[in-house]
Amino acid sequence: MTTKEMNFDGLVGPTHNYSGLSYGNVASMEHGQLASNPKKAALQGLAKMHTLMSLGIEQAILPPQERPFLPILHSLGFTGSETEILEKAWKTDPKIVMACSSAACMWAANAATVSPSADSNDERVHITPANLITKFHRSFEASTTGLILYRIFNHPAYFAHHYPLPYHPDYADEGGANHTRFCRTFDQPGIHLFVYGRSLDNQNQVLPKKFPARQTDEASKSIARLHRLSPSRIVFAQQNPDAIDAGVFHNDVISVGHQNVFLFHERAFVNTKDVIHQLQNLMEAHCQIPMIPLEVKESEVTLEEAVKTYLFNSQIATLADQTMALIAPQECKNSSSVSAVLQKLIENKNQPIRQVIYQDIRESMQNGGGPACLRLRVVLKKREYDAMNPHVRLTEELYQKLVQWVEKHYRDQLLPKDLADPQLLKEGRQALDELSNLLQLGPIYSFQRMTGPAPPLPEKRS
Ligand code: SUG
Repeated sequence: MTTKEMNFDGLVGPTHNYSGLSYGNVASMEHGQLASNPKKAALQGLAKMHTLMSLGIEQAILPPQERPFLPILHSLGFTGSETEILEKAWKTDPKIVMACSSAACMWAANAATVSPSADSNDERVHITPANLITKFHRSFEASTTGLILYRIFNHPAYFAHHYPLPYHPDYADEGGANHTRFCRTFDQPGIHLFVYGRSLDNQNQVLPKKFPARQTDEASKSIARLHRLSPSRIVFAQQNPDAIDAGVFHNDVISVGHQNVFLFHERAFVNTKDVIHQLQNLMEAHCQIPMIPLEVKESEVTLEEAVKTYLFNSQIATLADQTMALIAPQECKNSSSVSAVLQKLIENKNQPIRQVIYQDIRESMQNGGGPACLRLRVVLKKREYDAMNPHVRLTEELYQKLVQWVEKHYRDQLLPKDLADPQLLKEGRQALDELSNLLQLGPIYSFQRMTGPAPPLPEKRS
């Protein structure tokens, strides 16, 4: 095996629910308080991973985090037995329990920013968990994410783990969802596009009027520095504020790049033409290959329809015969304007995408998460691949085991009011305890650390 791009998908957790927690994420706002089906959600996510695996793409798992997360309730001053803590927090404000119970870590594109060793001047893979401070319910994901990634990529000569950026709005970071790497082939150095919604040092910028801009320019620039990327190979671009106001809360809702292909909406960025020119120039100069820009016009698909269908949250995968496939959400099939664009795309023989595979991930879509939101891309050289924890890689055998595990532990229905049920907490812990053993990750959850063997402290980071 040479260098490969792997997809790490967040396995949907047992508390997957619709709490309407993400202001600015239209689907989350629309579906808040509906009944969810955690079992179906997890099986749909696994089926999507299986599709990718069947296409010959390396696929791996990121386990769900423990939810409800009692340490946050402790830190908010709730005391007593676990049942009492949940009860008191619910009585104080149900939104607190909802936030502590969110399964949002399933959207692994927000877990971290990862850059390949070929692009870094110390030739290591660099990993920075996203601080996710814009949304309270996601702001306590980073420490567990960091620990899980550390347990998976545990070799100091190959992997550099960084702490999340400072927990301050100036450094608000949402991870890989706002970062795209382009390249000729995965083993060669690439170029990077970092997309931000707001910047601190530009007084003249136009900001969204309605919804929050979740990523700052300063956060993106800090990640680029931390990861020791060459400044000459980076484009920093501002998201179109109108797109944010239409529900494009991350850049991966409005563009997707893969190798030298870039599928994007004409209203994705402030001055989209200029962004594309910059990328084209860098591709030619550093990757010796022309970029293939695939622009979708507003007259073809409106921003609103793009947000409804998540066309641009499709995944692009290179197959063994070097053609590409687009893995799109089922919702794209039901939209006449998006179907027409996809038809035109496939007929265009000047680009490598030859097929569209529709995937049903409706449970995730209803919370604003499409195929690309569910995955974190990690490019690994053979030596790095060999050094990672092999037990998180998806195989047919692991897939079957995970399906059984979901069938055994997950509920068919969950309403936000069920989240304070102490039985749900118990069920979740049993499930996650089993899972972390299955994936051989050691104790990664606080409930395991309290009862299990002491973790090796301090976890060494560089
Ligand atoms: O952060 N939804 C997630 C969806 C994240 C999608 N990720 C990417 N685009 N990469 C979010 O808004 C909804 C939770 C709720 O409402 O219950 C939620 O957190």
